Amino acid sequence: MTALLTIIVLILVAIAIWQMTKMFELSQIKASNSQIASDTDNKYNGYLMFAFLVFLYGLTIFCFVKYTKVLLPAAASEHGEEWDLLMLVSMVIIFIVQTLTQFLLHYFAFLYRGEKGKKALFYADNDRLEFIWTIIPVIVLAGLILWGLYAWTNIMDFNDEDDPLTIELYAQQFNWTARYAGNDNVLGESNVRMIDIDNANILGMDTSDPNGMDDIIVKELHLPVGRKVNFKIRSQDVLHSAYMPHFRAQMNCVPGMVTQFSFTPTITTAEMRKDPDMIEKVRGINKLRAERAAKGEDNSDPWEFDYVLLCNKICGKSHYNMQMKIIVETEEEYNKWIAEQQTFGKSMASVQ
Ligand SMILES: [Cu+2]
Repeated sequence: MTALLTIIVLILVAIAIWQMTKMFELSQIKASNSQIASDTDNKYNGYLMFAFLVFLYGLTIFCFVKYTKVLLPAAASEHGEEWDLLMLVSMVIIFIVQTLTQFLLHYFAFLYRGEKGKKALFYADNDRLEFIWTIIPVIVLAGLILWGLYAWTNIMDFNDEDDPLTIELYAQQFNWTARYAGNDNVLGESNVRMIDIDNANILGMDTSDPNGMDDIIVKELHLPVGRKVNFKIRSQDVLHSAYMPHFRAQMNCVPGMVTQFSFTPTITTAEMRKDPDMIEKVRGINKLRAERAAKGEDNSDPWEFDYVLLCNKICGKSHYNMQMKIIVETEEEYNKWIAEQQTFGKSMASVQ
């Protein structure tokens, strides 16, 4: 509300200044009131155009220097590398084209600014030139689109090849729960109508389905490195989105249906913590945290890197904090961890 009022006040002040300038102009009877731009006007505008070009390039360089460090680290999944490459190539092409065209636009406006006696050359058309600037974008865009479609088909291919691990991600306001399919690697049936809080059946699992008895419900996601994971994603209440930025993975969680995503993690948490890029990032964040600690503010404990599952749909007031820790570890570490977890069957037996 305050922001809106501030904007309205600023607009009104701008209108007032504009009107006052007009009144001032009208009162200057002797001054020239010609509507035709003079050499001085043209020169002024030409230099402004050139100054804007310098500003634009300055801003670009500033953003590169200041914000490159907030980009994500190297992709930690198999398909992530292809995704990153596609993104990089698209961005480099856009960057080159935009740098050239902005230069031509602004520099030519400056160079060929109007001057008395100077006449513009009338140049009707040039078939060869038009052919070149049509065919190059056609080839480049067709290449990018075909490559993009190919990558998309690869990434979204959901199948049971290569013995994938089946895990359910369950979203609710405002937390995540994960369910491993257990020894049979088949998730038991579930439905929000079967949720029974009194009996600790928080995911609405069908207690008569034998496939569900060995399922394991946890609040921390552990993934063995190099093993494909098939995620089946559900939501209890509203639209959420399962977002795992380090694995370049995101999929909507839609109430009433099961959505899917699949990837193979390639870098363990321990390895990622030793990545020079990551060490630099952690150092930067901990510097900020130390500053907070000095001021006695919250969230100031030293931070250690962990992969994370976030919600990427604004699903309510605590959306910002809807997250789950992901640990990518070796096969042995994973097997040890999963063996220590309780199955759904056992936890039900202990409640009753
Ligand atoms: Cu959410």
